[in-house]
Amino acid sequence: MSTVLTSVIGGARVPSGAGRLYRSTDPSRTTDVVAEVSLADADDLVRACEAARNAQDAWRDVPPPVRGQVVAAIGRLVEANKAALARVVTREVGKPYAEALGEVQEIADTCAFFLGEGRRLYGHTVPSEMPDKQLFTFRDPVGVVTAITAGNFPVAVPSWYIVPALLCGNAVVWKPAEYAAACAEAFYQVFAHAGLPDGVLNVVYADGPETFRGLERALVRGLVDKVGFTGSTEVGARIGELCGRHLQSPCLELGGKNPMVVTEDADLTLAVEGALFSGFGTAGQRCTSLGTAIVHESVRDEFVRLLDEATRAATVGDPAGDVLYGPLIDERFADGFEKVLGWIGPRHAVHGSSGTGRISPSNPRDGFDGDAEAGLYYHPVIVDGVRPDDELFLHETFGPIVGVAPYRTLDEAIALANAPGYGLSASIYTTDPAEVFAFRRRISAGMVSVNNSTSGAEAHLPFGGNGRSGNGGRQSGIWVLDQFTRWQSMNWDFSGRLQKAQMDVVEI
Ligand code: UN1
Repeated sequence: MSTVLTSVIGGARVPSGAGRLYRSTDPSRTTDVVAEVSLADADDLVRACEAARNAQDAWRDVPPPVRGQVVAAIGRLVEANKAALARVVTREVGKPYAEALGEVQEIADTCAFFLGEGRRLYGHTVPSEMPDKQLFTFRDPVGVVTAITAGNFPVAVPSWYIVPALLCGNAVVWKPAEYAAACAEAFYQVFAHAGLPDGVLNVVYADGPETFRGLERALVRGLVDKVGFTGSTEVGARIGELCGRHLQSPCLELGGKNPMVVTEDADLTLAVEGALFSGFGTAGQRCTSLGTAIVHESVRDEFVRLLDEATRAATVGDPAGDVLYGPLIDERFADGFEKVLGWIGPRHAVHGSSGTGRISPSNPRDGFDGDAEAGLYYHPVIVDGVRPDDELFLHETFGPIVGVAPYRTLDEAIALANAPGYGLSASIYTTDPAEVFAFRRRISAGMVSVNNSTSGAEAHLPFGGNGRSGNGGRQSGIWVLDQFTRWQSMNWDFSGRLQKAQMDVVEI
């Protein structure tokens, strides 16, 4: 079954300007088309930004508590359609159903938080240095927000942009991943039923090159005020460059090479459970996925043995079933992962499965439950002995592969953890509070977990990274308000005379 999806611009369905069609498939049965997508071109994206600009004028005047009610309606619709939304996520991007349900829950949590923010959106009253004068600050919407999102979290991550941006009084142009278009469409239906005026949320199905061209034109014409992007470090850097030329600072949430430090006195069972979840959950395709386990040399062999055992015991397969992980998202993710597998060298010891590479009838895995011929399934891989000069140590892998590196002192562990230059999520397993605080202080990471895995951030904490993981902005909770609002200050002088700051100093 398949439907042709078209972009939504100013409330109207707009077939592709270029007449190009994209087929989004089920990665567990790549012959099954989930949706046909009519691809927009650069001009469509510009038109969407114009529609957003027009709609924003009225939307910014809707009182924030009323905008909060729309957010509440979105949350209720998400709750009511949780299973249906999760099923689409499972089908189109191959995420195990339990994880897909968690992803949908993350939207509901986000709505629950921002509903309340509609009644807060505080400014300040600030004392003046002069008598009979009062200072204030106000948060104003930035205007038009363009959100460009990836397909590994095809509905939750978009909600981190769209929900707060709308609450703050912005209009949004959303460019979802085309390979997750059915998910985007299902999520758009929620917004359409929540009472949003036409043009306040526009959806543009486009590929990368057309998006880039359209964004450039829209920026030149002053139609975009904030760009949000979740995706690779390389594309994020290009977006940052483009925005910088127009004096804009985008919100960039990029890759990660997330370390987990396992100390000598760590609870190894707990650490292995965490490594299994964050290394292989979502087939390693989270930006918070575990990259390298940095393990004290005295427990390294035992850690590898236990992780190998747990990985072999887990089932990989059909994401509708009870599995550790399902297929990779689509062919381009599979191609990327094939390249990563080429980084495994003779000095590495490989564990975790009965083979490596794509699972197939001729390269089977014990503990596999899916259609190996038709699905993009890969063996989980644990690579012991990665070193700082290995590509496997330095780069994000976006697939089911975990590196293991030994360390002797905490200083060395922290240096190894910081070495790849990302800085999204980092975890430490220890029973020593002194180690916790030393690690927290010196690790460059936006998010630190103690005795928990690198994945699974809660929806009301700041989310984002340092270094190659982003440009320092944070999403979620109150912190994201700084992305989608601008501060305005106001001074109000009721003295009836010209009081000059810094010059008319009050004597005491
Ligand atoms: C992402 O992969 O882009 O913390 C986001 C987590 C999820 C979000 C990941 N809540 O792993």
